[in-house]
Amino acid sequence: RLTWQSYHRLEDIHGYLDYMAQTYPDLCSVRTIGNSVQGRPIKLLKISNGHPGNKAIWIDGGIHAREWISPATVTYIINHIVLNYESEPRYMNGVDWYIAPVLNPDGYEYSHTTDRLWRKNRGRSGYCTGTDLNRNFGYKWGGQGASKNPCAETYGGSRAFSEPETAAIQRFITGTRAQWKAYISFHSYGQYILYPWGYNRVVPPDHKDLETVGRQAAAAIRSVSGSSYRVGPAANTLYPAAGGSDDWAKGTVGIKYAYTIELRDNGRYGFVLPASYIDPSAKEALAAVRVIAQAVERI
Ligand code: 0X9
Ligand code: ZN
Repeated sequence: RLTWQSYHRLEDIHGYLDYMAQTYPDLCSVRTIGNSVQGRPIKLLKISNGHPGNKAIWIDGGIHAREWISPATVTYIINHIVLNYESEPRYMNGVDWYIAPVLNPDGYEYSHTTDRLWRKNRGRSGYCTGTDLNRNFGYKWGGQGASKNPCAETYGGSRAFSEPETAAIQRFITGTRAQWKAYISFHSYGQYILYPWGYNRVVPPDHKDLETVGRQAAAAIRSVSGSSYRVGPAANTLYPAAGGSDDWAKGTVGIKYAYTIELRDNGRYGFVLPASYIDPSAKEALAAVRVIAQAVERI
């Protein structure tokens, strides 16, 4: 079993997913959607009551290795959805949840064993190691904010989906017959609710819908904890960066509500957020997820 009082290693997180599938077999199932560069499994938990009309929501964490609050928050959300399933409103259990807490398992382990501030995956490219998985997705790949230098922190890879970790997500999402309505990537830090586009300072035609739901999510967060999250299109609000998962989810797959949520904090601890913040941070993230699930029910 996991706790949310400390950060956990990959093995424990994966053990927890298996435990949930064993303990709640009518609701939960585990899938390995692919393997990392170093051969670690990329695991996903599906939570579903099996009703055929369900909408599908994707949640991921751990694209960036050092952002430990992200996998911790995502497992908290899993735990909440499963343990409170019966008492939740229909907007929560009319959903097929596809939740992958650690999309970059090699990087995550490396950040535990060797370099706490590692960001990329662990693929070799010449003299340097690692591709930024959030520059490796196939919508407007290679544009602004992505580097061609394999030694850079934002190296986008040799081509779109060159990395097994991003290719696994692409294969799974495009190959699963589901009514995808929302795609939520959890990152840290800075406290932002970002939506496309990230590749450039332009917005999609339905940007008002994303802004409205984003603001509702930020308001929900404020009411649970008092924290403030800024809302806006990624390139305008943070910086332009092409090849992100959110842009691909919306631009290529056509998933309406695509968000990147940058969790706590505001820079005091940054990536090295003490574990005592997991609980409050995860509670606010859950409030945001609820708002997005309610928006999904309406479309
Ligand atoms: O740069 C990123 O990948 C994200 N910020 S982080 O500090 N966690 O690295 C922001 C991504 C926002 N979305 C896009 N630019 N598409
Ligand atoms: Zn990140």
